[in-house]
Amino acid sequence: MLPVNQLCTLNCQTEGFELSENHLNQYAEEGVLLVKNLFDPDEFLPIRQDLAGRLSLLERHFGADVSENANAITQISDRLTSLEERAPGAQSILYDSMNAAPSLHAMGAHSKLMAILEKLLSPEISIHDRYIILMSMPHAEWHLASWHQDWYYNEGPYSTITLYAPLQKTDHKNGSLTFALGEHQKPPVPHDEHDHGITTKWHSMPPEVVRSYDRVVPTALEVGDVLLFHSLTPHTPCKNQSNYVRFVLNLRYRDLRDPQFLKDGWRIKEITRARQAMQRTAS
Ligand SMILES: O=C(O)CCC(=O)C(=O)O
Repeated sequence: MLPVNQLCTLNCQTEGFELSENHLNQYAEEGVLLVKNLFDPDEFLPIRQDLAGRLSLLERHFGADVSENANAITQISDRLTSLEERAPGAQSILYDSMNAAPSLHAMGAHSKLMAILEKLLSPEISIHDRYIILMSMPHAEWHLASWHQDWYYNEGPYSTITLYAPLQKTDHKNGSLTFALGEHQKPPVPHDEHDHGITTKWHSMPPEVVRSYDRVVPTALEVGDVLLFHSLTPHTPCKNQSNYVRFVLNLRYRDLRDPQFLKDGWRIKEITRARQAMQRTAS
């Protein structure tokens, strides 16, 4: 395992939002870019407000104590944890409702982010229709991804980029991501039911394939930092061992100029098997 954050890095505080040739070449070679300080932490306030507002409605609906305006990330975490205890399934309702939260749509099209994505992909970008706030519950496994390539779950052009932007400091204690660098240059790896030490609904890559990776990099991020990675870059979160829910803005960007994608009418191919795996409930 390489040291934490040993990745191609653009620091927006010192370098601005312009990717150099060197960044582009390194991204092409490694399949991951760490963008430090892309967002000001205050720019996440609208997302926290949307989370808190929806939580208030659900608290009222399920007869829990209502905490208006408690929108610090630790308060949102505590509210969600206690609501889920009182009304199992509330987390999943909140998760689905965030898909249509205006704040996510605004953040997903942020000009600073688009400037970088247009350099990595092209000026013609489409945003995947799942606008996700990951809500990784403390110590939970079933909804936790293990080693996978995003392409298996999303299809579309290989070049598709995933955005991962945590709403709180994220490291190995609360489940940060680990990447295998350079592996995106190989063809996609078949996914299936595999044991990576957690009981999860996610299909994953064979453990022997994962063991063969020689450039494995763990990450640690501050609020405002962003990871951008290629759809074939293998990665895994670790288990959230903290007492707080880990919230992460998680979006995907496709290049409409990709010749095969255009030929396919910008439609994705069949991914029923992956979708069915994700719909399973814990036994
Ligand atoms: O952070 C997580 O729990 C999973 C994130 C992930 O695997 C992804 O963004 O593709």
